[in-house]
Amino acid sequence: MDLTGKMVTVIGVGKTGLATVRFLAGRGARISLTDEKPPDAWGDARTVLGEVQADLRIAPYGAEALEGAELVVPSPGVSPANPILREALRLGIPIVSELELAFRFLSTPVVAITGTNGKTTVTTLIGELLAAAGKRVFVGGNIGAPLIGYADGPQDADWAVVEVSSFQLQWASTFRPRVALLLNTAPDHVDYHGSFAAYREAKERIFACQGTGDTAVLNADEDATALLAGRIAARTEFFSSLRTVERGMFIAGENLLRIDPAGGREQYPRAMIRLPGRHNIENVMAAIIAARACGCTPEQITGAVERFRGIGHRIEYVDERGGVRYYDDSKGTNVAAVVRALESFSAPVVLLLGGRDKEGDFETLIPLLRQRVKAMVLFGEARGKIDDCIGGVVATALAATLREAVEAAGKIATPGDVVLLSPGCASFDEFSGYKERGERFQEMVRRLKR
Ligand code: UMA
Repeated sequence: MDLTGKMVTVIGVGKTGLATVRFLAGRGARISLTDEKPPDAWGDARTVLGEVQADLRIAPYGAEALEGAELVVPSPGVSPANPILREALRLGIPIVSELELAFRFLSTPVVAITGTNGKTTVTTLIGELLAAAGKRVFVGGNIGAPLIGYADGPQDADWAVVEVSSFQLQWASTFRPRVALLLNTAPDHVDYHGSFAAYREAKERIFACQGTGDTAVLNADEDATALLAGRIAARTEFFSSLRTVERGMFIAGENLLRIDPAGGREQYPRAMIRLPGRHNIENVMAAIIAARACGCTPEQITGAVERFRGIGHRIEYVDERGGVRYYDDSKGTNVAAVVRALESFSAPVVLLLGGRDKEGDFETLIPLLRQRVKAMVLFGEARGKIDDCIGGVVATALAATLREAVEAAGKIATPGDVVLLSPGCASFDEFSGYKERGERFQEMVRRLKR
């Protein structure tokens, strides 16, 4: 792909948009940049743009931004229903995601991880497994550093381990990871994609361009997977926490067993996993299959899994207050993540649920609420909707803000209980993102009286 002199419209001045502008500038493209926010609200982005040497035009947010455009690169947060994208489609201007554009210039083999939940844990773990085996790795994508930034540099890693979101896969057409993982799919981002089917379809695109020499890692416990496996050209391996599989990994008593594509067997002790919950066993199995496909040995893998303590805001233990243990699962921004978090505890849970609704199907929580939850505190913008769906299934309190919710939970919980922030919602009604929400929650907990 030659970008020299090409007119490219970039939508969004977040991390992705800025990294894309830099990349395009380096390849002599002409750039038309637009954002729904007016330029005087672009903050630091303006400083970054000031340093870019390019034929760069700031365009109004609308069809005018497409003037002369030969290619459009939308940021991940720009939904396919966006009027500028619809107009680009109508005019027949090609649209590529930053992931797709980066891939076209990439010489490093890619391990790509997608799924509704667990992506960040598995991406981080695969990065650590490969590093423990002495490989040079770039870890990025949806987890933080856009792939296009790596593609723009010396590309000196042995592997690029990339978390990919459905948003990034949406406009991918040749993206071909050497190893691709689809961890799970549960309803999420329906507001963005328009339907669950469209969301799932975007996720499945991770396998679309793979060939026979590639590896596809699939969750055998999901019904849709069997159908999908028949359509994948890559060598497939499955993981399951519920049953045995013919090719891939499953739980065998105190061990995890892997049957490789040639029928060989290898065992790993379950006790090497320090993270709580069945979903983390699944995450580890998926990561092991990927690491084996990248040439790591079982010994290197076992040591690195033992050292892995997980990442922040994923069912993260915060502290104990008056015999009550507090956990931060601020990254649990959809209902499926709340299910997984609740399944990780046997002690009675006081659950903090709320924030900004993403059309979550809260009714699906009812059986688990009855089994494991002593009380729930519904907070934030979505509290009324959640209360209408599931209020009263267990003792329910309402709070306007997270702070009030933490205080209420502190009064309800008694020694031996767990207070769990697993909000099942986005954080944007009160915070800039799940990280800030989690950090603030941890501060509030630490300020509670011992
Ligand atoms: N914007 C528009 N029009 C729109 C939407 C956004 O102009 O319709 C503008 C905004 O005003 C803003 C910019 O676009 O200035 C933001 O773009 P963005 O929302 O795509 O965010 P980036 O900063 O580019 O970050 C993106 C990912 N964000 C999203 O997918 C929403 C980050 O994932 C990712 O880390 C980063 O690229 C690097 O790859 C975040 C995320 O929430 C963590 N991801 C979702 C998730 O994990 O569930 C998919």
